[in-house]
Amino acid sequence: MAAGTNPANESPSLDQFWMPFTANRHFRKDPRMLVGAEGMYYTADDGHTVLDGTAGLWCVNAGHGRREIADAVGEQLRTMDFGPTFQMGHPLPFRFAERLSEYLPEGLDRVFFTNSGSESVDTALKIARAYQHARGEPGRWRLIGRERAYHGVNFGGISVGGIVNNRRRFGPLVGGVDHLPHTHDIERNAFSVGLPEHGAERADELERLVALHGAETIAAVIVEPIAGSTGVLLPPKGYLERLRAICDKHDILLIFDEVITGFGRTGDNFATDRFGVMPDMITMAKGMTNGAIPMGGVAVSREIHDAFMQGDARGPGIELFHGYTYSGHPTACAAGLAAMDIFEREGLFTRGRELEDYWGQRAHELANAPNVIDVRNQGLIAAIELAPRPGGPGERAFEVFRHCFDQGLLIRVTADIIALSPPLIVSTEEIDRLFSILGEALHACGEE
Ligand code: PXG
Repeated sequence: MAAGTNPANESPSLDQFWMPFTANRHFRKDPRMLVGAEGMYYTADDGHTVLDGTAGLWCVNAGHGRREIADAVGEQLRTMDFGPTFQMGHPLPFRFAERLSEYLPEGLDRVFFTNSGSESVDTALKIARAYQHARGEPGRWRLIGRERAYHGVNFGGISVGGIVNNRRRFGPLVGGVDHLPHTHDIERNAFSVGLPEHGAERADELERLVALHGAETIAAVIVEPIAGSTGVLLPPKGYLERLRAICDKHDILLIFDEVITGFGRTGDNFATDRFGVMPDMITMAKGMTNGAIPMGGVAVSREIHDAFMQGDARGPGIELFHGYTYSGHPTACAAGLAAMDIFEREGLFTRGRELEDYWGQRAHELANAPNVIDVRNQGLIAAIELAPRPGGPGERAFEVFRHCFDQGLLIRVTADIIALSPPLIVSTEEIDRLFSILGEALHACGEE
């Protein structure tokens, strides 16, 4: 075969694509390939269907193969494939930002577009620092993240992030960063239904960091309302409120990274709405276009936005020296607008709340399966945490993942935690099927 050509119906070479966050050599020996997707199901290359228990990677909230999105994207590509947004405009990003403002909390409705969650996080961190400058507090440049946080893979994101493997080979990272403790506490909170009772006091660690560094050096705190990637770590009751109160007391910005919790995942538009705690910025991506076209964004409070819009507006003065070639890409905006139509029409922003009890009940029925040490749930999210195999952390969960895939179910595993986040169109029958396959897998992989 000629180099660089691969007829679609032939298996491609596995040598050239360097896969992200993957054991590449292992994968090449034992590949798992998906070739199609419709509704709640993927189709694997051997023809077997796989129930999507993870909405792709937390992004396909309205299910796969949505014609409306495909049509909107095709139409936009034919109308105008690309248009610059630097000192130029085209209607799509204005229209999409206006549309998003309908779903964002009031007053948090100025939107900067990016192409991914990672870019959204780094954008939000840069806006936080530049905002402190704009309001005359340039000494506020410290950024506070949290242990076990995932904020993408760019330098800002891994600096405020709290996952050692994502950080340790890439130093030195962004300076002036400190971390809050994570909120995961199985000893006190195992098998919580919904938000756990214990741990709100961990927010008080922010007071300790303020005492250590001085509030006048801190620009912003960033947290995921629910930490997804490190295994669904829920905020204890009262925790986010306390974080907000301490930020207010010291004039520190609070950023919610809602890359996975946005667009209905928690049973409301954003976790911000579900938990009733208002941040100063929200980062988003994933569900924003139903995963169909890469896109991200940062929603910014009017106060922050307006601080940049001071002074002489007659000249060409650029207010924020930041942006991407594809900020507000017309095709991505078209996909996003079509996705919002679907979410709205099918009630997907609130469906997670309607299904939460049923979903949670089914999840908690796995409490007695072999090696299960915790089950937790919120909205259409659940995690099953397994006791690691002695000497082989992560092995047990990976085995369950393999077993489920072969039996027709896609789950996500991180270390020994199984994370579940199906498309929000999931039916109760599909929920039953998901937990039935997973239960069988836990038993099959439970024997030593
Ligand atoms: N912030 C959060 C909270 C995320 O969950 C990102 C930022 C980065 O987004 P991008 O688009 O740059 O990947 C994420 C991404 C998983 C999983 O299995 C989660 C993510 C990505 C891949 C896998 O939990 N979250």
